[in-house]
Amino acid sequence: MEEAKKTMLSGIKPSGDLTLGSYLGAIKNWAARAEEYDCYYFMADLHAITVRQNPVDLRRRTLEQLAQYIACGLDPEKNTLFIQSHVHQHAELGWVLNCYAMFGELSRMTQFKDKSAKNADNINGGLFTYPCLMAADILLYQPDYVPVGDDQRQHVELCHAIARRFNGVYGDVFKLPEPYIPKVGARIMSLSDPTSKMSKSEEENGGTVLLMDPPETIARLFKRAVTDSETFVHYDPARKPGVSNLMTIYSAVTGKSYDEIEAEFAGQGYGVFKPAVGEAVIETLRPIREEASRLMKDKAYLEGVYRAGAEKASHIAEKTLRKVYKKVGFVAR
Ligand code: ATP
Ligand code: LTN
Repeated sequence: MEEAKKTMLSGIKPSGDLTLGSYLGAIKNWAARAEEYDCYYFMADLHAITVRQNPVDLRRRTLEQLAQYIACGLDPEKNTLFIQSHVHQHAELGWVLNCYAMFGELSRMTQFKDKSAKNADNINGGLFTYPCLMAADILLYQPDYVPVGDDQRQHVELCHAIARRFNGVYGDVFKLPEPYIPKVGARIMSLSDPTSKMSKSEEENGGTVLLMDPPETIARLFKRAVTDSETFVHYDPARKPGVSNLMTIYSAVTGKSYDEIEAEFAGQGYGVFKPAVGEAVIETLRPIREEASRLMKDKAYLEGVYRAGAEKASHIAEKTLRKVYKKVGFVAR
């Protein structure tokens, strides 16, 4: 008998433009797996509003993000691509799971602590209970793997804890998913501050490379990347965080090992190394940027993709939600 395909699922908030970090940490892994897995990827617009968004920008960015997913290699024929708010089951299961997550657990989430420090005037309930909605996103589809960057590991672990607690009360309702985190590229650091994560909400500081940045911008960002006062290319994240981060980026885009990179640049200073990394990134992102710009002009095509995606996702999600409602004791409609 043919074995059932395993399932993968992930999402990204359209809270800013996609970055080289989100590409190397997450999307690159998604695109490589479409043949082996049944794949669901979405634009997490419900999550985006935990931080205040301009409505016009949010709408535009959600569609741009879809165009960029496709341009990164996610074929809509082989992957289910949808907008989170179009599949109402996410918000509904999110509420239920709120009742199975503990205040103490939610208080320990690093992302909550970081975001509340950065948005002190808007520490809202959604920001706090965000991992419950994320757990719902995941558990609705019973995935085997959740491909994310290292910063999301804690949320996937909490999803596990919530699912285990729920299963403990009601029997085996949810499958426990595993995070799927790449060996190289799981945590790309800012080019201007290699001790903090490259992030789309902090692009102004010159440390973030956007997927849609033109080649001149990328070249400039890499030339200015912060390194150290030594002059040799060597991998040592504790002592040489800047150079090590550039090596990680170079390794992730070229497939070369750290040893190979050290050998390639032996005897050459950062003046040669930094532009070479920039060039490799430019060539990786060029086809993505061109294809995404082309797709953005075809709104009818994008609409067809997200409508079909929501229809398929909703069908699967409803099955899980119905089961959950029955287990907790809601009267059937
Ligand atoms: P924000 O700044 O709005 O919180 P972000 O830039 O951190 O956003 P997310 O939308 O949170 O990006 O992340 C999208 C996906 O990319 C997640 O799976 C996340 O783990 C991964 N990711 C984000 N930034 C990086 C990074 N610097 N290195 C590796 N992976 C990353
Ligand atoms: N929390 C993630 C985005 C996200 C997600 C998900 C990732 C929302 N729902 C479900 C994987 C699975 C983030 O902030 N990057």
